[in-house]
Amino acid sequence: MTENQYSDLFLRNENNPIITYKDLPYRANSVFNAGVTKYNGETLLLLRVEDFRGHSHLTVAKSKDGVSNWRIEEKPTIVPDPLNFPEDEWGVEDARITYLEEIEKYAITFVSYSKKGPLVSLALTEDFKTFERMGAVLPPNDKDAALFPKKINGEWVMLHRPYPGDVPDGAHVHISYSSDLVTWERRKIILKARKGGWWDASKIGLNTQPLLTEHGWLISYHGVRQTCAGCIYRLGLALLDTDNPEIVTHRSDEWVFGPNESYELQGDVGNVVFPCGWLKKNDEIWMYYGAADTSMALAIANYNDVIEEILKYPV
Ligand code: BMA
Repeated sequence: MTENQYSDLFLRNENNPIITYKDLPYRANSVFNAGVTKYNGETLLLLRVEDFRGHSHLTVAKSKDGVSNWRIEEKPTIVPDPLNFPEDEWGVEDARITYLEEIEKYAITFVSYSKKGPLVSLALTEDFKTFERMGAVLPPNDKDAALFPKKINGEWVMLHRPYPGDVPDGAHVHISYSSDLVTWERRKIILKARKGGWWDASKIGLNTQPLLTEHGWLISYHGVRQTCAGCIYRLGLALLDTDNPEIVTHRSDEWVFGPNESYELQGDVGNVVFPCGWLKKNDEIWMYYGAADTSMALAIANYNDVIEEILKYPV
């Protein structure tokens, strides 16, 4: 841990923003909120790209060092398919990628923007070229979903953020279970938006896919604060029990990352940092985040520093 109490846990990459609309091989408005995984020894991002209708699709980008020389697909990779999946009406957004060791496939949870509101869709892939779309797996309104990489007590487990209107005091992180990845049941709130003056009082939702540590499942989540000048999206951490992720063992009091740089403060939606994935690389955590709903950026933390920080806050 660095001695400087004012230093940030996650340090921004000097090349930030690492991908902007100018790097895309085709015309688009913005590129942000990418899911991330390791694939064939490279870093693979599934970028959210917004077109000039305001609708989004998902496009693969790969890089050997995870920072530069991104090879971005010439055409969109996952496009909205409203003929077969009517829920894709207004686009697909915000992918989270989890490698499911047991079936040796990558699970992609993403938002389909349906006429009835956003919902969670699921697709499986082995190669990021062909995709087995499982369709909508949760009803609207629901988003911010990611799977755990392995079954827990014999079931697949997903975190997500329903906002059906029956949650009068905010939007919270929920957990659901499935035996076949299609039908999800026994939904339960595990992490609640706080109240009043807290930074995460208005709404919260999962950000990055669960990362198994020796202290439990590490997750990051966004906390939204509504101010008279608009919303601020910041990031907090939590640890969930390894064998029963319904149990939140730790939750950071303070946000660990928030909008500060010009590319985070200004853009289509200013004051937003929004990671949809992170990678553990040796003794570091590489967090890829959308900045101001406009570009992609990277921030890196020392793994032990992150663990040390979150362990300060037992629930
Ligand atoms: C959330 C999501 C994100 C977006 C953020 C800020 O509700 O829809 O895709 O980055 O708002 O606009």
